[in-house]
Amino acid sequence: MTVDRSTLLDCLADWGRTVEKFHRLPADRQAAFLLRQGYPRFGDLLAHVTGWWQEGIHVVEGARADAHFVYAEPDTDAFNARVVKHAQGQNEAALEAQFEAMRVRMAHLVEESPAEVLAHPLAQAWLSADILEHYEEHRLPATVFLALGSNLGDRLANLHTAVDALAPEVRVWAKSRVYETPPWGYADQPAFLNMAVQAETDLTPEALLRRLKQIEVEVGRQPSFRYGPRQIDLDILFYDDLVLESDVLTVPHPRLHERAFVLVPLLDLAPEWMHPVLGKSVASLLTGQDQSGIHLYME
Ligand code: A4P
Ligand code: MG
Repeated sequence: MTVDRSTLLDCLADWGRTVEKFHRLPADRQAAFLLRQGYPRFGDLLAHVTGWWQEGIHVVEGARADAHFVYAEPDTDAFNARVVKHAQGQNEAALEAQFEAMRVRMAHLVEESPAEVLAHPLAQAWLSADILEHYEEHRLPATVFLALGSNLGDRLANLHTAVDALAPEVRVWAKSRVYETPPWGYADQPAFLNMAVQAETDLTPEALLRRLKQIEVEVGRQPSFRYGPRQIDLDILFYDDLVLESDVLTVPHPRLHERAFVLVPLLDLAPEWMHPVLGKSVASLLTGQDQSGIHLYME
């Protein structure tokens, strides 16, 4: 695989977003992430990434200075020991400043380097092996919000079965209460039960959609018509603050801001969450919506 300039820049920008995302997580999710990654503190992760970038700068600059630059991969234990030493005794704010400075420097270097420098076999070997893979390995899972609806069969059991089926790929960390809601879009059908969940996942948006469609079938969804009755409907509301529009998937969900049956459960979970396109919080999207007929069904 060849690492081109834009892939590398995307990856660097994502690292910056990862840090922002980390700070937005509740404390227990931060702790769970660090534990999974084997870092005692967030500063250790920052130091590690910064250390890798420093090596990358040596490689890219070395490739520019001397086509015969030999990059000897430092032995990993020695490298890690250096990183730990570097992180010790520094407070996290200082490490974060350093991380940010390094991110800017690396991005600048990528922008400024002649294409042949980045294409140099040494630079390519290092970039693809270390920066990109390292990034994949330490990427924070996405925070997602899903809407669930059912108006056929045992509605409550359908919701619960679907929530339980999400694991292990989709790890639910908060559930809204369950609301009974009058049918929207096509009135001549039974009332819905609606709820929302907040979860984290390593699945891409498209893979997440495929998984949700599978669960709909597992729970027993029969083909119906648009806005028609169903055993279960699973929609992706938000995927981090991603904005995406493809043939199969639109994120944020294109109609979420018009639907009290989605916004009321979402309000239980994340009143302050910002809609990345409309620039409004969930709470303010709900203001002025018709909420008549919606009532709490179960705590
Ligand atoms: N799709 C695109 N974006 C998304 C997304 N963010 N999440 C595509 C999920 N799917 C998304 O969905 C049709 C296709 O939309 C998917 O295959 C996917 O490629 P579907 O669930 O198969 O079809 P649908 O549900 O009949 O159509 P649609 O437009 O998704 O309907 P809604 O919006 O889900 O509405 N009233 C109440 N009170 N409560 C309800 O839950 N639900 C509906 C269904 C109607 N009225 C309701 C409720
Ligand atoms: Mg749907």
